[in-house]
Formats: sequence, C-alpha cells, structure tokens
Amino acid sequence: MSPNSNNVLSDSQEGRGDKPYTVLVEGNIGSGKTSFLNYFSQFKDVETLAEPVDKWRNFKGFNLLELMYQDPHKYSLMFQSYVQLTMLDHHVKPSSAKVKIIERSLYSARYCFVENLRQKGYMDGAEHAVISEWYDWIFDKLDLTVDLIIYLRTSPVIASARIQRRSRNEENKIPLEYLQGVHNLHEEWLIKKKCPVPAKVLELDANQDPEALLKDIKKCQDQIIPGIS
Ligand code: DGT
Repeated sequence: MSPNSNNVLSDSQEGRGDKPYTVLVEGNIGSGKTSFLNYFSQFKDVETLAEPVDKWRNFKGFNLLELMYQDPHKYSLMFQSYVQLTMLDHHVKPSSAKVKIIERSLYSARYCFVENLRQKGYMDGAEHAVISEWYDWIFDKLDLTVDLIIYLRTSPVIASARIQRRSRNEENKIPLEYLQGVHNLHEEWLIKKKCPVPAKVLELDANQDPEALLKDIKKCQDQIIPGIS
C-alpha cells in the first residue's frame, strides 16, 4: 500500500470487490478520536463509524461500561465480550462509501484492552484463554482487511486531564496507572510492533491542542482519504 500515491484507492481496492478503503483510528482513552471522526464525517464519500459507547452504556437497560469500571474483576470478560461483538459488527458492515473510518478495532480491543485487563489481574487465565481463542478464530476466518491505521499518540497524563475535563460519569475514577497500561500496550503494538499490525501506521501527535492537531490532520488528508476531496 502506498498512501502517498493518488491512485491508492483503486490499487488497494483491486481484487477486494467493493470493499472500501478502510482506516482505523487508534489511541488511548481521551486521545481525540471523536474529533478526528467528526472532521471526516463532512465528506460524502466517507463513512465514519464511531465507537458504540452508547450501546455499551445502555444494553437492555444495563450500563456495561459502568459495571466494568465499578467491578472489573467480575465484569471485564462480560464487557470485552460485548465490545467484541459491536466492534466485529463495524469491521464487517458493508458500506457503499469509498472510505470507511472506524474508531478503534478488534485489534486494539485484543492487543491493548484485553491485555491490560489481564496484566492488571482483572481477567484470570481461563477467561483470557477463552477470549483469546475467540480472537484467533475471528482473525483466522473473517476478512478484517485494513488499509491504514491512524495512531493518535498521547501521553497518559494529558489523556487523564482530558478525561477529567469531559467528566463522563463512568470514567471519573480511571487511575493514571490504567491509562499508562493502555498507553504502553498501544506503543508495544503500533510502534514496537510486538503484536501483528494489519496495515501501515500513520502517527499523529495528539498531545497538541485540537486546533494544532486539526492542522496536522489536514496536511495528511490525502493519505487518510486518498482520492477524495
Ligand atoms: P476520544 O475521542 O479519543 O476521547 O475517545 P473516547 O474516550 O470517547 O473513546 P474510547 O475509545 O477511548 O472509549 C470510551 C470508553 O470505553 C473509555 O472509557 C474506554 C472504554 N473502552 C473502549 N474500548 C474498550 C475495550 O476494548 N475494553 C475496555 N475495557 N474498555 C474500552
């Protein structure tokens, strides 16, 4: 894949039927993924799929996100299991758009969040083995083709300050140490490539204020949504 070339859209779609050019937006909690998606939602040939947080906060009347943060020992596996279903739905959702931008992915759910919960002792060995087996099956059998990964790289301290400012009820007690764990695992995956990385990674400095980040995004726009203006 060569995101700099103008005909990358047709190159990458060759042999993939009608599959859109697929971009994942990755980064810690509070890194600015929502603003990134909001910017690209203005383009008519681009479909943006925001992370289904609202579904997680109200699934048949249960706030799964709150349960996970309140009692992670008890609810981490339950939460990851629903995250997995909703993320899988985004990966396989057909789209008539030329470019599909997905907030987060099954990859970060597995390599960053599940691993963090395991490392912190919130998931035991049996739970981790079962969910890992599901991921192995999904990655092996289903077409989760990705063309580009955007990494909104943020320091955990800055992410923490933003989370406190936006004060989502469920998140008001996330310790810095949890964010540090999620950050380290993003770094191991996307920078050190210790886990499989399914596409080229474009890293953006998301420590900057939103205006400066938007300028950087606009500079890379042709790589992110090739062939679309
Ligand atoms: P942004 O716009 O970069 O600030 O993104 P957020 O914070 O709106 O969205 P995000 O993806 O960081 O996640 C929303 C909440 O869901 C946050 O509390 C972290 C949590 N979350 C997202 N994916 C997972 C996951 O796979 N596992 C766990 N345990 N939590 C997750």
